[in-house]
Amino acid sequence: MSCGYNWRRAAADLVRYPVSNFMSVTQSMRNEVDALRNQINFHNYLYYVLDAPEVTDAEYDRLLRRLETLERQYPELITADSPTQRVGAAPVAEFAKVKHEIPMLSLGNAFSAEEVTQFDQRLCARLEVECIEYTVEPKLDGLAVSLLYEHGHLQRAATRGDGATGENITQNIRTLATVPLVLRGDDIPTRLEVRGEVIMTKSGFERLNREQAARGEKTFANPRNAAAGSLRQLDPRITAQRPLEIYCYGVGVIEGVPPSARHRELLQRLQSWGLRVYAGIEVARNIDDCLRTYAAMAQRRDQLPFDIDGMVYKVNDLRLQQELGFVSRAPRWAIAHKFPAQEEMTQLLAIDVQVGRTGAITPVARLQPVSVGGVIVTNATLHNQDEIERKDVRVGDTVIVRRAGDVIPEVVSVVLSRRPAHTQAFVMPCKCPVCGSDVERPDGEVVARCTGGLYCSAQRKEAIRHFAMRTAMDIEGLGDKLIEQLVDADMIKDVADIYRLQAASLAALDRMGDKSAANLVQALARSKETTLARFIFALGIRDVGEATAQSLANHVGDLDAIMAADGERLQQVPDIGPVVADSIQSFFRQSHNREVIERLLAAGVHWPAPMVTPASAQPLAGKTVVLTGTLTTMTRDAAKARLQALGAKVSASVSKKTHMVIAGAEAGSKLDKAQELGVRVLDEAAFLALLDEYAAQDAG
Ligand code: JCF
Repeated sequence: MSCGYNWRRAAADLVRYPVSNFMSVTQSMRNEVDALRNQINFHNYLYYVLDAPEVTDAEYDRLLRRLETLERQYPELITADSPTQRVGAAPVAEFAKVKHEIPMLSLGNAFSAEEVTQFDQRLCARLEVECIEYTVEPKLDGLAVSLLYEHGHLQRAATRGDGATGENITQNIRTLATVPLVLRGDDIPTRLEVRGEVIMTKSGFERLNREQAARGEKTFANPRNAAAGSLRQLDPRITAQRPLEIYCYGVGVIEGVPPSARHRELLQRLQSWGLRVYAGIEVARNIDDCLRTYAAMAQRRDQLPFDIDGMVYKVNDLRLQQELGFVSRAPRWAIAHKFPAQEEMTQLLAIDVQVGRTGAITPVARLQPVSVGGVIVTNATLHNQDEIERKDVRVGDTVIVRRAGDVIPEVVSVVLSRRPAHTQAFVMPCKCPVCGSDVERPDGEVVARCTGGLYCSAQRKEAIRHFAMRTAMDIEGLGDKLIEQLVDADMIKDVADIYRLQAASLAALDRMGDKSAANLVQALARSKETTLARFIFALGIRDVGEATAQSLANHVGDLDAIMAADGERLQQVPDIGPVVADSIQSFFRQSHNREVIERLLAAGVHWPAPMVTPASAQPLAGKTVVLTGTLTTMTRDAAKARLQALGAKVSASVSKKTHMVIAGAEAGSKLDKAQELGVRVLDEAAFLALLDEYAAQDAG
């Protein structure tokens, strides 16, 4: 996107030549302050609304700091709309009431495709048309708010309340960076009341809860509650610290601009005025298209950065909307098609503990089986002792369990009002339930660990399971049940022992025959040919996941060098900090681990010698790559590390100089921009294929 004016250059000039000799100081200061505000607002718009930043955080910060300095020197230049003036209002004793000029209605609900079809048929009959075009958007799980702009200035913000009257939360809403204090453009309405949903992203929610727990303060059961609690703070300084965001979805009052013909156009205009609108709102030709989008989103909803509880369908033609009007408390022209709930209530029957690969002891809730979003849940994680205490979870309680996609179901909270008499707080066992070794919890850590190491059969089993994983040594046929038997029968003590397994002894095991034994022996032989990165990952070093292992392999090169590397050398590897470096060093310091590695190599595990690749020979050396959207197979950090290992520079914004864009799910405006500029775009599958291709080149 081009903006006509080179802000970056202007910003640099402003910093270099702060005062002009030709104007009175005050006038030149005024001009500079105005220019800074324009630039900051413009960059906010690029960043928050268009998701296409053009400057680095550092450059942005410099602009903001410069403005702050000038405003401190010349307080008379401060205006209420200045980007520096988002926080600062004093706490209030209570929120004032606000009467909505146009009631804020809720939405009718549909819980099945059938109900949705009936809705469409009802409207078609009423309008006497064959079929209706709809907009389709995710229904965000947050809080509805109303923002009133007069002549482009944010005058007031209110909660929905009961729809007729809400609460004045202007000072809190002003602290949201995604809410513009002034609208952009010349064609703005004289009065605009825009409606939207204030949400907390899942990652923001998790971070907030971690911080709250670390401070010993109240944590929240889910992002929605966290958003509600944060928005209804009487002290705006607290709201300012909470990761709240807004997405706008409609208008109430709108005056002083020509009417729009379609809802989708109206949303586009909101966006052009600087209001944040969800980028993925689609237009569906008919109700069947709506249902298809719903089905696709039902598959992907866990990959969205925020919680949604359904899809909203709205009649796109605003004349038809007007004709349809309202029923009691909801518009006739819209409906919320709900997803199955991800949270259900059930009974907690018992709390067991599980021992993981690194000895971490995880308490697990045994539950009265309950169907959550169509899947029966009988176990849920309770994470650790602190979490159990924080949520005050006790055997016998009625609890809320949550399951989202592939993630392990968890106990979210307790329904205290249903707690039976005589429950007892949970205490972590002080001996490992599997091997009897002491359980220790180092100061400052949340995780309790069994100290038995590989003496503990639970840890051995997990270590072997990890070693055999598809993404590690990829030993097909070495599954959980088999590992269980092999360890229990003392046939394997560590991962090196598995290469000594013989078909005859395998065939004698439960549920194994000659055929599967022979297959496993073959799979074992095949797995010996691997890569250094897989091997390092397979060792199961604490804190060393796939991406870190890959990074180590790429940057340090060979195993001996990795084993010998000191903390300083390790921390030169991208993404490795002091904690991970420590884990790596302490792993290789243990003679037992060195011995296992020797035996693995002696058994014939091998990988291609690393190619000594000077940085200039890295396939993406000097190329700029942009990551956008959500990847399903790795985190963004992992993807970034892989790209950097190939020499790429990973950048936040798309320009003509961008070599390629990796677009995950929900890629927004960066993807549009890449397509507009003709930049090469890879989807996730193509990206993975490319990584494999480079890995193969590297190996060959
Ligand atoms: O995302 C939402 N929660 C959401 C709520 C989206 C919408 O388009 C809405 C809404 C509530 C009322 N539209 C109306 C009319």
